[in-house]
Amino acid sequence: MLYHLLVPFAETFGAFNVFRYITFRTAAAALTALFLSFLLGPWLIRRLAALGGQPLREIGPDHDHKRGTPTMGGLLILLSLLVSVLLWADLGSRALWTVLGVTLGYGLLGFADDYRKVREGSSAGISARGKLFWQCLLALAAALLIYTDPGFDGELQVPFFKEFTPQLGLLYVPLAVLVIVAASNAVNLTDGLDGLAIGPVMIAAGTFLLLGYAAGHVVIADYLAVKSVPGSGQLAIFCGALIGGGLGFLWFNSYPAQLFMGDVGALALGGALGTMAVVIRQEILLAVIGGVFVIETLSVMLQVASFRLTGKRLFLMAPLHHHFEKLGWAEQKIVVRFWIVSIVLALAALSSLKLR
Ligand code: 57M
Repeated sequence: MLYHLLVPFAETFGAFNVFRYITFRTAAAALTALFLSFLLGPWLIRRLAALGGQPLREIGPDHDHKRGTPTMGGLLILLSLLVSVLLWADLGSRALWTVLGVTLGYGLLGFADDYRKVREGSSAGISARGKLFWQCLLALAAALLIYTDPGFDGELQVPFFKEFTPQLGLLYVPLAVLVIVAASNAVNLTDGLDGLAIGPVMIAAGTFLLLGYAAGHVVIADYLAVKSVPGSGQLAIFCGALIGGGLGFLWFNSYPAQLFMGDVGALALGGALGTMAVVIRQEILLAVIGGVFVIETLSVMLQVASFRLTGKRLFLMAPLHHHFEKLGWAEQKIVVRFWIVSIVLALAALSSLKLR
């Protein structure tokens, strides 16, 4: 909003020129979201605690000490993210609204799930089928919004292969839906230890901040041979705000957590990463950037398949973070090591742009 309000006066007040720059507005968005999440955090924790804490699953690792921890802390991230984006982004960007729409839509779905769990005191919530239906519907809306964009180009970008860009055509739509829904559920599965999900989400957002800025900058996109997607520079501001809000949330979610993000956070943040990937056409690179989420999801799929086929478990418990818990690793050690793997994967993804 400030972009629309103040840039027209840049002729008169030269200092207002700074509002033209995405770099400045991205930093400002991060600081605004961080400030807002610090401001609202304590109040929100009190309100969520009064609502009722996290119901725990019957089986599972020794998490009893976590019973009653307030959940739905994702509201803190989404609120500070939304205010900050509305304040600092160029609201004429279709790319931005597509990502924002999925993020808020998935957040609403997650809120409904969390609220039901907290009110009923059970970890059941909305049925898995019901959640999947709404996730697919919202993802389909986003995919069609992108596909019908006049500037849409259906070529698939494959890491390390500059010349190999198969034309997807209408196949882009089911691929985009799969990427968005999978990313959302993968982050949801990963959110099982204090700080475990928000760390890799912020690292992935930092990577998409750079990729979105590049895709929105014709010269840089050409230099890096990535798809030029008009308006995706505003995703850098979205990512800045997401990182700012995420840091504020982490202040309270770090071990021992005073607050869990809930499905309202996990589904929304995963949906945001998935939608950013399909908007700037880095669907495959997302699997590298979000590698921790992929590994966690694969561990569950392998565990269930192995148990069904052989009656034996591959891991002491899935997702993988519980396997390390069962091995006796301290919770914080697991979390920081998953962050380190995330950083390595993000750097590998960025370097793949030059290694082709
Ligand atoms: C999402 N939710 C956490 C919190 C968070 C098919 C099966 C793999 C599904 C999976 C599942 O249901 N996962 C749901 C993970 C839960 O966290 C809440 O959920 C929100 C995210 N959606 O924001 O509100 C618990 O995680 C802990 N937690 C923290 N700190 C945090 O910052 O300590 C969360 C955030 C919280 C808290 O204890 O209550 C969760 O784990 O449920 N199921 C599982 O993940 C279960 N795995 C399992 O059953 N494995 C089986 C088969 C099915 C693969 C096996 O290995 O044989 C594990 N999770 C639990 N108990 N709680 C193990 C059993």
